[in-house]
Amino acid sequence: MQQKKLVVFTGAGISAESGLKTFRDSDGLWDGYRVEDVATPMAWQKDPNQVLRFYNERRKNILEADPNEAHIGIAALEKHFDVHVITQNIDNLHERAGSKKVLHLHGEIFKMRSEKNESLIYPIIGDIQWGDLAEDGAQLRPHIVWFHEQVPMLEPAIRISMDADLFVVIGTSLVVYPAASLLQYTAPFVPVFVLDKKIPAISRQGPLIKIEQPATEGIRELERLLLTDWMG
Ligand code: BV8
Repeated sequence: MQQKKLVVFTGAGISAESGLKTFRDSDGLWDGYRVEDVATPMAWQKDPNQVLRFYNERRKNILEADPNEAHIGIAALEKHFDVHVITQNIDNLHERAGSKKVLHLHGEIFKMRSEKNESLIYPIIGDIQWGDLAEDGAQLRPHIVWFHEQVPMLEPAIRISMDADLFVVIGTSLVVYPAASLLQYTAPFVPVFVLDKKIPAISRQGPLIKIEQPATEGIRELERLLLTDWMG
């Protein structure tokens, strides 16, 4: 029997219990930096060393973090569903938990690219320093979508969302666009499950199932609902 397509859309909240800071809970500050000071092209032009320092620090934190029960639970659902993860997170915890299909809407911290040619992408686990150059001679930058930058993976993410039989939202405040608009591309009757420790405002015509718990606890309820009521 054809497996149902389960799309799981995640944000910073799913990695919170792995010890990684979220965007909103840290009062708009990331590890003591203002987002506008580090996650924008203007910041990169103005003070590239501060931007490189910010991502070098986050890369270290993420290397030391482990996937949590929520990441692991999503990977385990691949036994019963055709699971597609669409994440706003730049960490690799979904992959390390075993998820096979992961689309990073806002880039990946373990990749870097030429600041001149965005198709020259390289893996990295250490630091990027000013003066580290790509093969085209241009400075290397994090392979991450900053504010005010286009979201190149948006189209593929929309296509995946349009085909969802079930749509799950975990740990995102849904404030960043166009990422937050993905929900609107699912067919109106598709059931939407929201797992968050503080459920964000969502308006839906079809079934909307809310699980207001930390991700590592709520994942158990989500599994139960999906496997008993929604698998057939
Ligand atoms: C674009 C990579 C078009 C970087 C990110 C005004 C000025 C400037 C821009 C705009 C503006 N108004 C709108 C915009 C557009 C802007 C935007 O949406 N801004 C917002 C802030 C209003 N968007 C963009 O700029 C996008 N590009 O629009 O381009 C364009 C371009 C050029 C020319 C013309 C048009 C690009 C946005 C991508 C930015 N990059 N990330 C990095 O990570 O360093 S965004 C980043 O922040 C994340 O990727 C994510 O998307 C967002 C954070 O959101 P969340 O993941 O939801 O995290 P948050 O902390 O907010 O929420 C955590 C949730 O988890 C909460 O609900 C909480 O309750 C829950 N939670 C916490 N703990 C737990 C938990 N749940 C369960 N268990 C727990 N334990």
